[in-house]
Amino acid sequence: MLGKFVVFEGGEGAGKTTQLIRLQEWLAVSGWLDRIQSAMAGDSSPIVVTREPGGTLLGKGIRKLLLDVSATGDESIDKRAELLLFAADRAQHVAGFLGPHLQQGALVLCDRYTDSTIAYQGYGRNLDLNLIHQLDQIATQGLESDLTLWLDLDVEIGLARTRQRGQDPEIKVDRMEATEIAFHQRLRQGFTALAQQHPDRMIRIDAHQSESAIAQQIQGLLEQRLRQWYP
Ligand code: Z5A
Repeated sequence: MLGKFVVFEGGEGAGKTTQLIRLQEWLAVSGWLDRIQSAMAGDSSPIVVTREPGGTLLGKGIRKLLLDVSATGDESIDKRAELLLFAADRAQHVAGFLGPHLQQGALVLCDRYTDSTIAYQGYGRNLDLNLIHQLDQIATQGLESDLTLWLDLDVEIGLARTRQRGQDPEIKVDRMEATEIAFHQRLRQGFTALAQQHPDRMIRIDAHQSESAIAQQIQGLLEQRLRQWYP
């Protein structure tokens, strides 16, 4: 692919969304936009921001089914059904959004991708890791991130942050955030294992730091990678 694919990963309340927005803002004033644009095949936007689940129209419907407690009424979602819904969201996202933008040469910033499935459905829900891998191959058609920034945070602190946010009546605590603490600890183990297995692609960021300290670290890492990608 001509473009580059940067993913933010982590547990609940780790600060992915906050940092993704800060990175986007920094990129807009950093001078990199023009360099990326001049390396592109088309004239579409050089920086694209998206997320999983929910990066396409179909994905938005799937996201509602997956996260909104009220979407399925009293019926709890079976963990295999949940896995397949995340895979369906990803297949549509890769085919209809990520692939086309990367082919044009955009820098794509994505909130969550395949490592979330390994961590949440594999380590969290104890589904077979090989099965998840096979399903991901179908959904992604082999598309991997060029860089994954894993915001690693103590589980209790992350959940406290999301609970704090939950006090805002406009924002509801979703189905997964309401899951028990042992689940969140297992998925943190999952991210730890993934970072050990993929040291070139996946970088751990200590998310206990202040927002601005994390933002600065991420900008430094991106600056390095961008120099390699756009020499
Ligand atoms: N999921 C899955 O199971 N399998 C999959 O394959 C995929 C996803 C792709 C998506 O939910 C859910 O789907 C997710 C995994 C599952 N499970 N849950 N829940 P989502 O997209 O709605 O939510 P999320 O990805 O978990 O994001 P989040 O909980 O909103 O967290 P965040 O984006 O990492 O954090 P934030 O919104 O940037 O910050 C949270 C709060 O902390 C906020 O009030 C900030 O102001 C504050 N904050 C941020 N940084 C700091 C620092 N450094 N210090 C202090 N406070 C901070």
